[in-house]
Amino acid sequence: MNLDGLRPWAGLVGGTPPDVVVAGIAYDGSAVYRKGAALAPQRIRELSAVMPPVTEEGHLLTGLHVQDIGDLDPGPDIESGWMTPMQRLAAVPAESFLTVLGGDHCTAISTLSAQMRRHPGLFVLWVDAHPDLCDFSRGGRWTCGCALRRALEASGIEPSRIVIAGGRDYDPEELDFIAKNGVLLVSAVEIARDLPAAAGKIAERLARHKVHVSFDIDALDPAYAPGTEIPSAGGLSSRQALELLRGATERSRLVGFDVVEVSPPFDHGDITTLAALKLIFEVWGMVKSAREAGAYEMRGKR
Ligand SMILES: [Mn+2]
Repeated sequence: MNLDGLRPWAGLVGGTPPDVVVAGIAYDGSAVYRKGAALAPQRIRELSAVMPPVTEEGHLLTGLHVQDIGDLDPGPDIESGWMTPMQRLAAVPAESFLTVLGGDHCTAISTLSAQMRRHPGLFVLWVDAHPDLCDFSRGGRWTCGCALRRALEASGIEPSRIVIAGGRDYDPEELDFIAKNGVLLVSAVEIARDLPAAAGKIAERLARHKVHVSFDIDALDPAYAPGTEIPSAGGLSSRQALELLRGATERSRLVGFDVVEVSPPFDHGDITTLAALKLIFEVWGMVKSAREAGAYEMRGKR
């Protein structure tokens, strides 16, 4: 792809204070099926140059100050290394919208722990084909099937503040944990049958709370996102994912987004990386619109 003359992040980098802070965690040591997600932050950054600073509904992102702080290194093992990226992310001012580029889903252990420090009482929308709630999976407790379970323990986020959307592959142990701990699970089939109702159900749970979205690209159907560690049939279209994100978060305050499990070596023509970028830019559009509406409301009240 010829990117001559184009600037990363649609040319939005610069300006203070930053409205958006981007960081990468180029780690895939917890991927037990096939590795490759460590290459995602670099590829996402490169291709961010092709994105226009405009949302799909024509809202300009110009004026959004983006700061990219580069990659944060947890070392070879997330179990011993998750604190290092966490501390850097936790130091990002709370007013900046955090955007993290994984890495496998265990990078969310660092991301969610940092977000909980920046925003106590945080709710999480975990968009994923898998709940990642195993206590032990594929030979370890820090493998990708345990990502959310370890993230809950590390961050202190209560399970009842988690919504899982897009689920379709489960271990019996995970369904047990979901039922016992008050996690809301909205499956891919529920979304496919009635998207507005599914989004409304999630919006109700998240209403009036600060929300971080952790988006495993395998929530999308492999037709839309083939470049991932574990493709799972029966997933969301990119269109459904965008509609779901918009509807599910419209009554909450978005404070962060991480996109994980993009695996460039298994991608075809970069469509998975470009799907991840579309999600990022549309979420930024939602954040910008909400801020402008909030600022307008505050001006109105004066
Ligand atoms: Mn996952």
